[in-house]
Amino acid sequence: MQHNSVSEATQYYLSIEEKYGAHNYHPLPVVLNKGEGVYVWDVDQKKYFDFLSGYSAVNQGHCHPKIIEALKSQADILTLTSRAFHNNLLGEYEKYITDYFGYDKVLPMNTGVEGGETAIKLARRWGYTVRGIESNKAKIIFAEGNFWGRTMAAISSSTDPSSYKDFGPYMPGFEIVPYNDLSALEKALQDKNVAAFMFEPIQGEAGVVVPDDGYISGVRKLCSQYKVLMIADEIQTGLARTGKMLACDHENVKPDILILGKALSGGTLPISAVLANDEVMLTIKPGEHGSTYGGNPLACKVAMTSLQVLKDENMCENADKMGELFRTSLSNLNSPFISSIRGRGLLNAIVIKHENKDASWNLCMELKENGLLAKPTHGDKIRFAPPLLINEAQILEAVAIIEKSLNILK
Ligand code: PXG
Repeated sequence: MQHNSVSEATQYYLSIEEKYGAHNYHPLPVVLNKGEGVYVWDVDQKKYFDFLSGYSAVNQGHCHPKIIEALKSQADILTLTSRAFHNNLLGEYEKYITDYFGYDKVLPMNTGVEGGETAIKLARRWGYTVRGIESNKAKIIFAEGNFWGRTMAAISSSTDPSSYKDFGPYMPGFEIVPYNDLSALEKALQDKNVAAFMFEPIQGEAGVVVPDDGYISGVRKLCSQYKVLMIADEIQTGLARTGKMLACDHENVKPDILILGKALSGGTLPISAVLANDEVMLTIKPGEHGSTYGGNPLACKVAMTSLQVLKDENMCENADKMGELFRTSLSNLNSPFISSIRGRGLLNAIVIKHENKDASWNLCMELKENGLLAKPTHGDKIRFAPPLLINEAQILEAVAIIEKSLNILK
């Protein structure tokens, strides 16, 4: 591994994290202390393009003034009531988000993985009480390469050993089919105990795996035909990231259960949401699911503002245009070290081709030196996902940084 020299200040923060924090991450050696729009700064005041955006939590840009204003002003008034009592923002938020996405109801949670857990509980409950699946027999189908978090249920559906290895025993009732394979899905749906298929319309953690055109609408068709719930995990793909409000919108498809997270708060606090119609949502009754922080007034206010900013600032349109420009400009580099450029809107990845297995890490270190932050995933892939307010000049500047940095692989 390459170790560029780091400043004394940086070294200080790296060493206290190393000593006092669990070693469950392997970050780039950069310590950030400020963010604004598409930029972040490190403790030595060096400025970078943020091409990760908190794994798409910061779609609206760092410290978006309207979102921060909503956060601050609500923090002065009321932050948490628990769901033992009502608060004046929950209903307003529920109305706002269900109108926004066209569903009967929403169930508010906090982290993305809790959104996934909620969707699965809803699907199992619907399977037993509406579909008539025999007690404890319900199955949920997942796609190979999925990633939806770190809880026991999430890792039980994972096909990545670094997620599941040595954490068993695992949750039963889960089945895996290959991603982007409609005939495998149809085969799995023959089983009358299947309640739902849960998938990402573009697989984020797997390295921005974009399925063939027609896959998402094919999933919709099969789920309707076999009367199983289509669950779309749009935690990473949703909220304008791919150039439409939802990645499912690219094929005009409406899932039965929609899971949102990350950018629902513009990167300020954990807010997730599960949307569904009454037939599904009303199967869970009082006391059967919830969370202390879910639906707190601070989150409600921040989520409404975060969603409004996406529309007011035309972030879908900008993500679409800037994404095209980014992929075209990258491909014009004709780099022998890039074997593939893929993505939609501003959710993009490149695959690095090099005999050195540390090549993508080394490239990310060089990108950092040159003022752009990105992180390798699964060895040879690098995700490029800047905040959605990035402009044309900034895209071209970022591509120039990538071009210059690729020289390190020569
Ligand atoms: N679904 C998708 C598609 C995701 O990308 C989750 C669910 C889980 O969200 P929470 O909020 O529970 O992390 C994700 C998360 C990390 C990490 O550091 C997480 C994600 C991507 C990369 C790193 O745990 N995505």
